[in-house]
Amino acid sequence: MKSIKSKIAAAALAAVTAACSAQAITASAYTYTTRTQRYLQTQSNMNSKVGAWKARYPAGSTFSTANAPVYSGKIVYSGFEPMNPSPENEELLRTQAYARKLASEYFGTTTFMALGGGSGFSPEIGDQVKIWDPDNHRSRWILITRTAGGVQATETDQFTNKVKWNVNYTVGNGTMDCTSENGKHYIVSDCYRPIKQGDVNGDGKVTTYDVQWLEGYVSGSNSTSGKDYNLLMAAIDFNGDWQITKADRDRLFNTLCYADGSLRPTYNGSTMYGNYKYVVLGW
Ligand SMILES: [Ca+2]
Ligand SMILES: [Ca+2]
Repeated sequence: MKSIKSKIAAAALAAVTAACSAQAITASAYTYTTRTQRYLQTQSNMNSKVGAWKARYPAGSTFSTANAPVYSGKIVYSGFEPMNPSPENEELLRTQAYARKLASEYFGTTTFMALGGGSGFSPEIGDQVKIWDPDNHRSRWILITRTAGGVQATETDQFTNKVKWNVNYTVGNGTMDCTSENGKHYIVSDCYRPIKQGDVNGDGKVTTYDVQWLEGYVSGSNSTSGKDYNLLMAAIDFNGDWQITKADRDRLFNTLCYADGSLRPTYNGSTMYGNYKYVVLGW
């Protein structure tokens, strides 16, 4: 506990004295990427990344972690609830390693939130999705590469590790049926996404519910108790002073809403508007 507190103090001091220079942010407990969510979540950006990936991992080639193991980064449950034990240094295998490697590269972070499956599931670009085969009681991980005009994923074969591209799915009520496998039925059991700056209630989306959560925090009715404090702070602290204040609430409000409280135009089906970032583990 002591070490966490001292890191937070150091981060706050660094932010004030060095006016958020890149070095000061690197020295803090957590840091942010400089790429925006808006940019990364566009289909055209993913398309160009897919082009580069296809050259590196051609369809039918074998994805091997023998020489370059993939390790789990920092993962929390929705609502910033810590995983216990944390899988932080766990070596990932097979389909999960492939999906994680690509997602980490795409978003520039190894910090993700496990949002679970269920009826509310709606895939987003770059999602790592765990799907369960109820016939054979097996799971595999896929990476979402397209959301509009039919959902597509890239994945490795769970038996041969061979890379597949443009695997087509139909998304249902917490399900994904693989049209590339004659409509084979799968249940969505989990979905990992990078942690978005502004998603302070930890539901994977940045909405006015997050503004409400911040208002509750500032007024003392919400607390960080039982949550991963550092990750939550990194998601909240828009102005980089490592404190949660009305200034952070105002920043989020102004990126989502006009002064009269009406929502700004949506972008790509989300309510994100500003220069949002992803939370990156910085030590
Ligand atoms: Ca949220
Ligand atoms: Ca702040």
